[in-house]
Amino acid sequence: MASYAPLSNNQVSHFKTFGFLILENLLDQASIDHWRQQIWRELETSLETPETWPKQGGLDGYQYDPPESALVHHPALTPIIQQLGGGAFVPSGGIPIIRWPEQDKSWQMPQSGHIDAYGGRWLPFMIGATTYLYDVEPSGGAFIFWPGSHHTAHRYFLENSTHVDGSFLRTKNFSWNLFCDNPETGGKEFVARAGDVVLWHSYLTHDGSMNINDSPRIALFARWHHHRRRAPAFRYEIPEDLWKYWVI
Ligand SMILES: O=C(O)CCC(=O)C(=O)O
Ligand SMILES: [Fe+2]
Repeated sequence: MASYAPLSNNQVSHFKTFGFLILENLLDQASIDHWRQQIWRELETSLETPETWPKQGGLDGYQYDPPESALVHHPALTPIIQQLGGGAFVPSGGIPIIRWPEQDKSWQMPQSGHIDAYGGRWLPFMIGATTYLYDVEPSGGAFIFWPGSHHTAHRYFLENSTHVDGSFLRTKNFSWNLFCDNPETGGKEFVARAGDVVLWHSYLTHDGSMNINDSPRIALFARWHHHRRRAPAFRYEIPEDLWKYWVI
């Protein structure tokens, strides 16, 4: 096949093995500037005036302005998601999340994380993406993930397939440690520049982390679901082959 593929074979194979893929400098400066403007406008403060920053949150229920400017619609991501899902993955949403500085605290690696899709209603999806609007240094509120943990979650759901609707969260002695590939070694901080992107499999264990630096960690999130997400037969199926509904 001679058709253009945005990701190389090596990148695809890294994604399949480790459940994540970092794409440096993927997003253009104009998009980053536009997001910075709209988010500071919504917060009614600015990077230069820390005394007026909220202590936490600030973007609950955020709607991108205009809606097409959401990360999930960014033209640099669309062909990549097309390559991975063959057209079956559709934009699902995702909001910005800020980790405001907490400089009086001491930084710690989160003990374990979670997988998404269970924050309220069960919303299964295929793949997520995270980017930052400003560079994030170590201890600066990085997105944390456990490389390879998508295989752990897959094995868990193969053995407990009726629990994929979220009932696993209510089983006796449940702990998210079950989903970390190796809770002892801890996760990996996504230390990155503004506009770098990490793509992550929906089964990849991840979490937020404390920001003890002086600048807010502003991250944008995006998720894509399968166009058959609403069909019960699809929702409850745990394929032996983790990549059954992918084209990779
Ligand atoms: O803020 C972060 O880095 C992670 C947030 C997260 O995992 C979530 O909202 O599900
Ligand atoms: Fe999450």
